[in-house]
Amino acid sequence: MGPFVYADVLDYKNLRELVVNNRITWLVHYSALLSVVGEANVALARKINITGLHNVLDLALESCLRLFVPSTIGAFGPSSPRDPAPDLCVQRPRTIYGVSKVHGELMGEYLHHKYGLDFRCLRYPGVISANTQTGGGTTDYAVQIFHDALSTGHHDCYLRADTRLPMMHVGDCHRATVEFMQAPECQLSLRTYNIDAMSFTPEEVATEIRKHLPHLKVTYNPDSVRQTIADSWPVRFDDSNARRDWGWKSTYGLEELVSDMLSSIRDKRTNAGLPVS
Ligand code: VAH
Repeated sequence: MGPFVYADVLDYKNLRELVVNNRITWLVHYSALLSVVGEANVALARKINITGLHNVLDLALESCLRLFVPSTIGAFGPSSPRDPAPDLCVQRPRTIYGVSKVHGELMGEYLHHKYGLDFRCLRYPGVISANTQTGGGTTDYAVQIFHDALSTGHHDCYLRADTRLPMMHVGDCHRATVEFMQAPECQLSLRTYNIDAMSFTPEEVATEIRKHLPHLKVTYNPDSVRQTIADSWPVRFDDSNARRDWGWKSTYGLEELVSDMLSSIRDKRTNAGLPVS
């Protein structure tokens, strides 16, 4: 099998063949419809995010896999503590994405305690990467603003300027996931942990980008669907349990994130023969 094969998370038989024939021992399950696209396709989001999850849970139980399933700031809702949100608190999210992620947390922990499944889950902030297109999330603006800054010089933001959300550079996200998957089971007091890196508003990230590209213009046209979702999410994460149990520590702050995103996207545009503002 090459490094990448196509698989349908709803095709249990095919997933099972891939696991058995390739002697898979760890499974990192990222398939999901994100917050905004899920609200526009609730039936599909339920199939992918819940039926797909159960396929993966059954597979992990049957083949004794170490299973990682990410959760998210979207697993909290308006009645959760927001600043900061702790690991353990009331979670009544208002999106099918958030509901499916809370279901994932609860199912994974249930199967761990009942059958010993090595289920591990991290609640990710908005993940910021130069290498992937935005995927229908509420935090997508925080990726798009960098592409706009380097192309048109103008970003039209669908959130209010003061909307603060937890965010993380993809490098920290990947490292956290690997370090957490490698942590000895005896160190884990929880199966699901918040991980935190930074929290910023559209105005703050725009101001940081202007240190590199002074001409960046940002207009604000809040979109009610995405603003309502963002306003129901935590402002900051309390990740003290992850820091204590398995030594989590972020490395990218806002300054490092902005300079890395701009240089990565600038290189990609140059390599693609695209103009860079
Ligand atoms: C979303 N980027 O916005 C995803 C993420 C932290 C939010 O789960 O839906």
